[in-house]
Amino acid sequence: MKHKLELIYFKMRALAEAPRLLLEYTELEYDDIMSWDYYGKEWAQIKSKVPFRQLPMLVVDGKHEICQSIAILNFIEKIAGIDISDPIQNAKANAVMQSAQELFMPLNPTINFAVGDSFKKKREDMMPFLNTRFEDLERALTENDEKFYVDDKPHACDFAVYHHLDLSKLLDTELIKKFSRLEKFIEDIESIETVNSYLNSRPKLIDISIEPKFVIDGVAHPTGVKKT
Ligand SMILES: N[C@@H](CCC(=O)N[C@@H](CS)C(=O)NCC(=O)O)C(=O)O
Repeated sequence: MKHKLELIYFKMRALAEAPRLLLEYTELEYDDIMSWDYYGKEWAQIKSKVPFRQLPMLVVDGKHEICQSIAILNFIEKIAGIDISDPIQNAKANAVMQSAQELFMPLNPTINFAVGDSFKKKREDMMPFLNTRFEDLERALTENDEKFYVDDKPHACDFAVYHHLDLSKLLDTELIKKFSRLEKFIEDIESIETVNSYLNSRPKLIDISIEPKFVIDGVAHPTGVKKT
């Protein structure tokens, strides 16, 4: 059954990114909609009405509101028919996904919003955690001896990991170079045609650490939850 899918989010590259990458990979049609365009109101006016008061949210068939990025990823995986049937494999994939998700804070807000000395301090403070978590993610991939975290095709957990590794390059270009298996993983994800074409056309994040902006259709907007 084909579903109508609407992904609601803001002007930032954060928790909607893995769902977008998975939607692109699975070639499911979806509309990518800014919260103010979807609701016709500013976020501050609508937040309290949104289940769990945060985005991203996937609206299915115009009526089912699915919040929480991991729930969204699991749902997309299921409707695309690439969910993992083996319970052990599935549990391990979930562990990878949650471990990637824990990188969200403070990596994503720092890249999208922090500036000047605050950016530098946040970058320095998070380095030990990024190093140990990247070590763990590298080990998981080396030990399973597969192309991706589950098998030779990517699943939801792979895109959750990819998003955070990719974002880390905007924080510090050198960090990822210490992890050759993760670099190969990034290369494998980026060489998937549908994913590659999305990566080349998605809004760019510019002026990171100075005055971060999201470039949509050639226009640079300040990152954030407000219509500009
Ligand atoms: N656990 C949630 C976290 C969602 C979240 O932190 N959303 C942020 C943007 S990345 C948000 O809605 N910020 C606006 C607000 O909290 O008012 C998820 O995984 O989806």
